[in-house]
Amino acid sequence: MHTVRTVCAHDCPDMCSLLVHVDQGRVVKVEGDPGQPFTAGFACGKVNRDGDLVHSPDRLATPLRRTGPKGSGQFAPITWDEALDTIETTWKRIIAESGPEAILGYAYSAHQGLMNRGLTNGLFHALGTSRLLGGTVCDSCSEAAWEAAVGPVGGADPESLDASDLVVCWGADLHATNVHVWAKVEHARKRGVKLVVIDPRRTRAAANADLYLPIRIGTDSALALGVMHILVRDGLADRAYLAQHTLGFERVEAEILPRFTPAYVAEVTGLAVADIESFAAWYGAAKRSFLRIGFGMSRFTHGGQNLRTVALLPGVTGAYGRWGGGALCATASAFGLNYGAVRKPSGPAQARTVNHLKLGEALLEETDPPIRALFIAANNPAVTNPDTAKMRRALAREDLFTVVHDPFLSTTARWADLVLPATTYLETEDFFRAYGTYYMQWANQAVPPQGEAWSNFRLTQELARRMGLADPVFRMSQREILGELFQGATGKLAEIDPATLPEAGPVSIADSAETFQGQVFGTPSGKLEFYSATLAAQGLPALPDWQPDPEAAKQAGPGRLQLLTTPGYFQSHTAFTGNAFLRAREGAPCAVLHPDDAAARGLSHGQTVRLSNDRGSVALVLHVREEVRPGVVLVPGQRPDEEAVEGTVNMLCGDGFTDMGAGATYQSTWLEVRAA
Ligand SMILES: Nc1nc2c(c(=O)[nH]1)N[C@H]1C(S)=C(S)[C@@H](COP(=O)(O)OP(=O)(O)OC[C@H]3O[C@@H](n4cnc5c(=O)[nH]c(N)nc54)[C@H](O)[C@@H]3O)O[C@H]1N2
Ligand SMILES: Nc1nc2c(c(=O)[nH]1)N[C@H]1C(S)=C(S)[C@@H](COP(=O)(O)OP(=O)(O)OC[C@H]3O[C@@H](n4cnc5c(=O)[nH]c(N)nc54)[C@H](O)[C@@H]3O)O[C@H]1N2
Ligand code: SF4
Ligand SMILES: [Mo]
Repeated sequence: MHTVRTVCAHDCPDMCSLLVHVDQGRVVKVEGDPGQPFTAGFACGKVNRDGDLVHSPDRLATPLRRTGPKGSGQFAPITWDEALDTIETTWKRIIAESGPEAILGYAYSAHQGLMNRGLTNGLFHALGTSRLLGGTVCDSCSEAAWEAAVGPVGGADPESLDASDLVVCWGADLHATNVHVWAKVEHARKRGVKLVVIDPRRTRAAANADLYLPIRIGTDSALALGVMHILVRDGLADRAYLAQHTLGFERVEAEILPRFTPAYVAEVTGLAVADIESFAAWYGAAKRSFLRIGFGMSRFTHGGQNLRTVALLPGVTGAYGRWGGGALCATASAFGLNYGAVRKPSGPAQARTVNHLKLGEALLEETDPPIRALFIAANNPAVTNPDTAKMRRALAREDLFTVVHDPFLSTTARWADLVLPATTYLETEDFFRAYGTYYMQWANQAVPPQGEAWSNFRLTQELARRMGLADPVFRMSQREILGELFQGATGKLAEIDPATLPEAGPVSIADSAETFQGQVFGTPSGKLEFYSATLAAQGLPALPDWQPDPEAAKQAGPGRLQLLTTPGYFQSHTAFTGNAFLRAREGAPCAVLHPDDAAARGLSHGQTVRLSNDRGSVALVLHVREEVRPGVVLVPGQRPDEEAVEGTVNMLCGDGFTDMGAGATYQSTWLEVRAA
């Protein structure tokens, strides 16, 4: 038995350092590494069981070639040589006939490693194929909104929570997606720090909060403006901070805030005036209020405006200037690594880009040239992309040569011509930087590849060789590439010798209480932008405001409910589908209704219901509880059809864009719910 120090590669802000106990090539235990101060010796309930994922009986053992109709899941085993020969000859033929843009290939986020994810994208960049504009199914709206207000910089360090005097968890379900921040919050509460939760779902944190605001979906900017209104009214705005570090607040104060009276905000958000007043009073009294902003509030038409407005709030009290205060949305922008060395080793400056959300549409409709070959690694768009019916119609195209690289026969893989067995992260080595903390870490390989699985990294390098790419990065080892990532580093990064990283364990680039000089703003003005000329230039409102979702006018109607889609506690998208224990812990895919909405439809807990709209219908088990307010139907997680009574939630969601960042609008979805 021996122990290997590695890093969790799942798509999660925490980026835990892990200790993996290995016996005769098998993972026998995964635990948190006590040597990582933030993730502090515990892994979440999903990853504790990643041994089961590595050794799952459902793992793909060999490459597969399709033998039945697309989507039928009928395959026969083939050798790696046969599979690679087929890919090489098909891609070369397509490039000769139609040019490289007739191919689209990518790796997405299920492996967060900078090499296993980055180099696969680098392969397609170098080939000059069509490129995926990634992140739009996830955080591109949040990122654009944060950048409009704060700039392309990180936010408050979650380790500063030790100094906070108020915690506001705004649209972030910490027990599901950020358990180590929750641990910090629990410590803070032992010191008497209050917790406010603002979420349309009564999450576990909400049920424990000192103040829970069950906000109506999509009305966050109204609440933030209402709080600003009260702060100004009550003389709680930090005028010195506003004058020195922000731009345009006087216009917000004159033109916007007068409308956002507590009474109006209560009407829009569905909250009680007294609760809005309490929240504003606590927020105004706090010096070091820590705001954790989740992506949930960004997932509809005006999502960007919501998140941007919330991100402006700590500027009004000056919390951005104090250690323990401010806001954390994501930290990834703070790491100025030389990503281009891996992601863009060579290739044309311009190539056709396809928004991830519109992948189905592009496969069906692009003509110049049509996309004839598709390569997908670490993504399951047949379940997780909106408008999955369109996505599946595209995957069903007989003339589309589809290769899927995955440790499991995912729903998407069922539509492939070739399926290639991938390693899980515990079978590879890589380098990571977090998106919810300021740590970086080298990850060792814990166990050898299972069956005939290849890592993304190995597959990419072999395909690059076969396609005749000469870039050195396709022949370097992971350790050699580490040096490339630090080329041209400045600031804290420049102090790090990359050669030491494989032995170094977790390395932080964060400030400390002593060195922190206030939130840095990376906007064009160098200030927190209440007025954004950048947004104005895009035809968006330059000042924060709230408007009803235009989709409501089209889709909402008598008896219709708005969709609330949230992360699963024991499932992260479909990444843990291969773990039977976690599937059972999460329970059968369900829809949750408020008792009033269930009663109005004559529905009862436990029965099967059908959720439907113009796009389609899915059948799920009904749960009736006061976890959501009336008017909302909650569907936790994105579960594959095989687990549900019928279908998957994204069959009901459209592929329209958010106002900022061209992101997904899953929650701009209204539905009927009736007995199945
Ligand atoms: N267990 C688990 N962990 C995960 C994931 C998972 O699926 N499961 N996914 C991973 C990935 S890929 C990502 S991007 C991150 C996602 O991280 P986030 O998107 O930040 O997810 P949450 O933090 O749970 O935030 C969603 C919360 O927002 C709430 N919400 C929805 N609409 C609104 C609204 O209009 N206003 C407000 N105030 N709140 C709203 C939801 O009820 C939910 O509680 O998590 C990662 N971690
Ligand atoms: N309705 C609705 N839909 C959503 C969301 C929502 O909130 N609501 N959230 C969206 C968000 S935030 C995201 S990020 C997306 C996530 O969407 P996906 O990226 O599709 O997420 P996963 O289900 O994790 O799929 C990843 C696939 O990668 C495979 N995989 C795991 N590790 C590796 C590896 O090392 N190599 C390879 N080649 N494959 C690997 C897994 O087995 C799985 O099949 O979903 C989005 N979809
Ligand atoms: S909390 Fe996140 S980073 Fe940590 S083990 Fe779980 S999924 Fe991985
Ligand atoms: Mo995501």
